Amino acid sequence: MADIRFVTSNEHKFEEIRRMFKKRKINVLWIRARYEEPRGDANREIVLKSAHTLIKENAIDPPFFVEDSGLFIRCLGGFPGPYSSYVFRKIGCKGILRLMSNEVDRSAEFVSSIAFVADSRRIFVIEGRVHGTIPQSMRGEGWGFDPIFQPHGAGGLTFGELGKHKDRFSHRGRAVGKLISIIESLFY
Ligand code: ITT
Repeated sequence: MADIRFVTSNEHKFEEIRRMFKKRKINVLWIRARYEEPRGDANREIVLKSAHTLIKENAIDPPFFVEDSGLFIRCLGGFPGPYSSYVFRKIGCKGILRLMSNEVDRSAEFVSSIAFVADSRRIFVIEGRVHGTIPQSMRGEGWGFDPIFQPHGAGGLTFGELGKHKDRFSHRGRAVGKLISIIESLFY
């Protein structure tokens, strides 16, 4: 089958996705590109529009996919949500903890949306979600908001403390699980 291409400017996302695909013996190529991301409320809207733009520009041969993810914090009205990348660059984990310093409700959700362009006629939109909580301080390594997100069911560890075991709990792990099932049903 043709190699699957993943279009992202974020090397951490690519590394995680490569690791997940490798387990299923599927090769994924990194197309390191920054593309126009429309701003909308729902991540699924964003990925679908991004995929359509890439198709229109004829820049990348299918099969390819794009992924958009975000951290939605309940006491902040879902902030930073679709603005997660910008907010992380501007205020980081520490800024989020500062905004939440007096908050009792620490619940949050990470969402990953993928638009998979299988060929010129078929686009699949897939979503993975994980509920969790924001601790009082940063713990562990990782990237982005990893040190301040504790997924439910992981014994209170943050993504940053889970290392590669993060994939079992993460929004991206869930979305990619569904994506791999689609790829296997279409191409094998
Ligand atoms: P591309 O759009 O080029 O793929 P990006 O980094 O801009 O890369 P997003 O728009 O999806 O990607 O931004 C989501 C941001 O949310 C990301 O930059 C991180 O700061 C954060 N984020 C998403 N998933 C994460 C994860 O698994 N762990 C930690 N932070 C995450």
